[in-house]
Amino acid sequence: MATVTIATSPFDDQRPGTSGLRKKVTVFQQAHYLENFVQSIFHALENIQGKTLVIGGDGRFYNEQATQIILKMAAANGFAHAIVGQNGLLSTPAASCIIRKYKAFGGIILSASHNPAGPDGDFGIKYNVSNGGPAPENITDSIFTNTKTLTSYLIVDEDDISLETIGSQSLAGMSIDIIDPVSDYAELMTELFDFEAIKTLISSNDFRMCFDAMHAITGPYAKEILQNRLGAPASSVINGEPLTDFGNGHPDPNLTYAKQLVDIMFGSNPPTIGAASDGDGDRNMILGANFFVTPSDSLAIMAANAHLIPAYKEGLSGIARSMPTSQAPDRVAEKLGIECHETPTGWKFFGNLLDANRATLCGEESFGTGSNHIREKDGLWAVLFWLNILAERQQSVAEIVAEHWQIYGRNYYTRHDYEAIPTDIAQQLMSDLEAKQPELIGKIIAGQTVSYADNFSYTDPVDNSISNHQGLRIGFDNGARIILRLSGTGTEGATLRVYIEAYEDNADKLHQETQTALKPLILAADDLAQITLRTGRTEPTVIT
Ligand code: G16
Repeated sequence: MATVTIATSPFDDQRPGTSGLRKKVTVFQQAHYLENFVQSIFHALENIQGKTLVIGGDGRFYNEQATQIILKMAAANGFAHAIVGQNGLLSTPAASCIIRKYKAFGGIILSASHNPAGPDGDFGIKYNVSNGGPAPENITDSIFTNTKTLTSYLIVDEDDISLETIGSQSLAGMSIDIIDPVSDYAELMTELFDFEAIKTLISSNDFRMCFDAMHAITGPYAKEILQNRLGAPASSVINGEPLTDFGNGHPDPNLTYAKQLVDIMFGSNPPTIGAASDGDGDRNMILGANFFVTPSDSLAIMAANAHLIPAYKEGLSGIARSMPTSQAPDRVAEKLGIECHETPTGWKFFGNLLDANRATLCGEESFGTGSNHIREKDGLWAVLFWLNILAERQQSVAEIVAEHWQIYGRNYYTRHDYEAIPTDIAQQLMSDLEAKQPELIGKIIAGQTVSYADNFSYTDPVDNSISNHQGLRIGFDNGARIILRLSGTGTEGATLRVYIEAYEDNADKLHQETQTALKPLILAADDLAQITLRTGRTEPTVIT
């Protein structure tokens, strides 16, 4: 075969973030940039000779070109077999499903998730291991180390293959299967949920739903599952055509960016349930008629109702949530008498817990929920979970949430994001706050006593690996928390995330407006970290 060794020199900015390497498309288009990172991934893996690699992405600009390059490098580096979604497409959950189903060695997922796409937008790449989940930190660290010393990479000098044609092809001795990106995933969903019950719900006269695919990867998945298999009408999926620039939108399913859906759900005569997913299909937002379900509450409610779902009716082994996610799921875990884990931000931290059956459901405040069915968070799965709950309980989304608060109390929760602030200012703000933390303990702030203040550190209970510096926490004796961390997924300057939470179990105070209920803590966070003063921002870029 025509393998060639190409001389290259290292780039100094290829450290994987919360979820792989995310940069501007123009950065990835530099000569050797993508190739260096891919070779660094392959060097970080052991015994790849003769193995199977899954490749797919969210369809954003540069997805196809990158897929062709990676295939040629996989062939040159000794993979025997590649499984590729048609046209290079695979949602992140589908990629995880396929890695597991076909027992692949691993997979490369091309996505910058919810970040905008197009020639001036973002691109991203990450490696998933054989359990279908994002590579753990020891691998991402090793990839980064490799990027710093790389002097050459291997690639085969062959023509591009046809990504369009479903079936088998060969590239310099490596066999390639181009597969339908949707069918394996759709099959898995039918095994988890009561499709008959959901079908009956969807066909009932007073039921309507609206799923916003935001012109990203989930359009074809939603059409196959919601329309073809569950009988929802065509009008139930909006923005269902995937576009390489996501229609110039920002496919982040939250109240700011999924504006069209929000307007529908808070407009006149809204559907029964609204939902959106993100660029690569792993996030979800759930809305009821005139009602927003906070992601942390969504996880708690899913856990509390899991016994209604066929796949989880035998019970949950545990729940895991990322540290900044509200503590609402903890209350459910306590009632169910199951383990509850608090991990750093990043889905990769759930992998060990799921593999060891220490958690069945996982979730994050950043609109991600998932289970042990795969090793990624899963947008459409969450929508089906909610549909299955609605089918069983025959109540509205708002009624289900209100009953949940009645039983468990409410964790008021909000996240304020300050995007694209100068990195040096953001880092200084964080280090100054960290330095101040010891003296905060015991102080009364916003009328409540600080019981701890630290930089979160996590010891994985399965392999005992330690992850330090995972976010500044200021915790109060009544359970309230102020948390600050810098995002690991942005591509412009720094994004400061401020997470605020307060618990309320007074039945008369369960239905306040969130920002109002949290106002004293929001003001305290600004005061402690001097956000306005240091950034000049008088309000956050995004509030979720
Ligand atoms: C990724 C990770 C999530 C994380 C989110 C936000 O999601 O997989 O675990 O919560 O980023 O991370 P950060 O706060 O560091 O920006 P996605 O959907 O972007 O792949």
